[in-house]
Amino acid sequence: MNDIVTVTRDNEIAVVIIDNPPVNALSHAMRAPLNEALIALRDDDSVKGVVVTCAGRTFVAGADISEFGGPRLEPSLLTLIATLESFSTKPTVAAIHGTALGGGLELALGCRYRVAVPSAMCGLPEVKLGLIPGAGGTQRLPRVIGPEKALQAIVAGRFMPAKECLADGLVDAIVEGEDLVAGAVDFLRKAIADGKHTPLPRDREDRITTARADISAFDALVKDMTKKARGLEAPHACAQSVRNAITMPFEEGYAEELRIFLKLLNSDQSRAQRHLFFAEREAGKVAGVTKDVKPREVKKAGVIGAGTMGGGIAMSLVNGGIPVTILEMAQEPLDKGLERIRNNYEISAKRGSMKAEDVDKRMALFTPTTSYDDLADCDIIIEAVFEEMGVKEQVFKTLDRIAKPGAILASNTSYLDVNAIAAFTNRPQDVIGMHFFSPANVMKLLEIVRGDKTAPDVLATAMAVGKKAKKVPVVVGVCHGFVGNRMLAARSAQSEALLLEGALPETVDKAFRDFGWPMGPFQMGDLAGNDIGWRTRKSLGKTAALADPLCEAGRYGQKTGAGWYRYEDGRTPIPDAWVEKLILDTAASKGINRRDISDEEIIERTIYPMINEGAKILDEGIAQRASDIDVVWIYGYGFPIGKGGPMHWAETLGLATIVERLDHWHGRTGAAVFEVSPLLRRLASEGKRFKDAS
Ligand code: T1G
Repeated sequence: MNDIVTVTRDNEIAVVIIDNPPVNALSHAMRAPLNEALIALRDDDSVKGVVVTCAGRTFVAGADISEFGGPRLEPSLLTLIATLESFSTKPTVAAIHGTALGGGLELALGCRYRVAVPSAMCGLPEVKLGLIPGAGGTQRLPRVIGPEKALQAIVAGRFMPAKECLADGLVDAIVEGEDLVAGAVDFLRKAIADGKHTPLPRDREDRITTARADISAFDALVKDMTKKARGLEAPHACAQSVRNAITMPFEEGYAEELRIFLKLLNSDQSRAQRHLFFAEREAGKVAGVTKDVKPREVKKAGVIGAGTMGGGIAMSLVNGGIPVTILEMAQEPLDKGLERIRNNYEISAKRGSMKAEDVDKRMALFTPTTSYDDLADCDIIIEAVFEEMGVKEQVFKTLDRIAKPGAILASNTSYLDVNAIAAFTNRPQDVIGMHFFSPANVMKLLEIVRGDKTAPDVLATAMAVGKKAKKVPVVVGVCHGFVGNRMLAARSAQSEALLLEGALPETVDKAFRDFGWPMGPFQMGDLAGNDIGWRTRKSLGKTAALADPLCEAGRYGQKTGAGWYRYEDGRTPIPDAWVEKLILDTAASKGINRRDISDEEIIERTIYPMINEGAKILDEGIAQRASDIDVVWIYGYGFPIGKGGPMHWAETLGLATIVERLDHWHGRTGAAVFEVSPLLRRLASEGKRFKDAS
């Protein structure tokens, strides 16, 4: 077992090396020996300066998040930083590679100097965990780079590249070449020889005096930075703590920061966001795909379909650096598709989210074609053709004939049976589902549908391609709608009943927005197009008392200027008397006496059935773990991150409560969607959590 902290000497300079894989997180096992080593070096007169650096791939990436919620063990990070700051005349320097994040950057701010390699990044991303920096970051960083820049970095949780850190004074020098430690030792020797040491970050007041004089500009920036907080506490708390660095003496601001940090540490929102941090990483661990399963090489991809989905998928692959041959059977839709892609890139360039000169570079990675034969040398081919099994059969039989051996054949189907699709080929082991979410070049979720015969290395390749395309891949099993859409069906099963019994689209959507969703189901339907569901219902021989007449009246949603709402400016939903009349007349024709419907009832009759369906999905093995289901809903449907996903939120609420209310609504309505899953009932009765199910 290697030592977590070792000390080497370069004459009068001591080098403290932290080695705590995988990211040198500040676990207690690391803090104790580090503090001892620093105290010994401080008190050793033969030592004139100390370099603090890390082995492995990165400088300290923060506190050990897995320790949160446990006892706070001394030496804390605050104690460590106090030790560093007690090196009065003996200068210290943090030598940074990889990412100095959270407590790691706070540790570095306890040093007198910081040097970094050109590729290094620094950041205080605690806000993404529902926290604020809890070891002086909101008090020291404003004193080093100024309160406005500190506010922007901390509220956004942004990683700052080394060049920017140098320009802002957060880093004192960039160390070029191979040897960071040698560079840091040289830097320190020069600083010692110079004899004029810069003040510690905590002692620099010059960078905040102007803000102290007139805080209105800062407050205006706070308003701008926190307007997208959408119900999350941490962004506001971050801003308040940085503001305290302007208005309070250091010690007071420091104490207030710790108070705020500890309060957030014990909040449901932070527990939810920390859950999601690990859930996203867990989702990348797939049964049967161990570390020694190597992905197949993907140098070239093929996409069939240049429509909204196909074009978006092709863009996300190209954005990940994978050249794409894009196929349409006729020139006109192909040209239209490429034009839409170029237009999307030009809009991004105008918005500044990509460089203008990159538009042509990206477009050069597309090879348009109207011939299947041009897909023959692709390593992976993803079809985004019409959602109809007959069409899929055509496509996969053709692909089976033309694709090279070992090519991965993927379907973007959103609910069809991937095993049946694989059976159209003689290579079912190479067939997989890759369900992107629209718009595919924006939405991060990628459901990877594992067929019964899908080979492990095909799974590993699809995961790797997904990550390269900057997606969050989650492996799901074969069933109608996989995980996301199957639970979405459960969430909307009671929508019409709620309208007929007394709600209106705007009251249901408001209850959803108040819950934290970006928008409610009716506004979402108008955005996606109500005609999609209408076509599916007709193909399945099903009807809907309200949605059918709505579509028969041509009210598909935004694209037709009206749906559940009317749209005078094309996008702002306005409650519409036509819809209210349809609801009232239909309810009357069914002899329903309408009544007031509370927000609580709306949530219980939509979100609770979704959780129940999630329990069934877990029980059937369609999802590997409950946290995977949370990741699907956060990245695919905008479930409020402050609630951690449907399954985490259910556990926070208490599974017994969910079961009691599902039973209540089953008694009231008899609707199948309220029939409690046996797994959910068992876990609730045993006082267990979903993770106890596996
Ligand atoms: N604590 C514990 N484990 C961590 C960790 C952390 N801070 N960071 C990463 N891991 C684990 C992760 O779960 C995974 O484990 C492995 O390391 C590789 O991570 C007091 C309170 C550093 C940019 O928020 O952003 O300091 O799955 O897959 O893609 O103010 O990890 O292998 O078992 O993400 O190369 C603030 C969080 C903490 C940084 C590397 N710091 N980490 O990305 O690898 S709070 C953060 C990251 C704090 C102070 C406050 C990324 C990374 P496993 P990975 P990566």
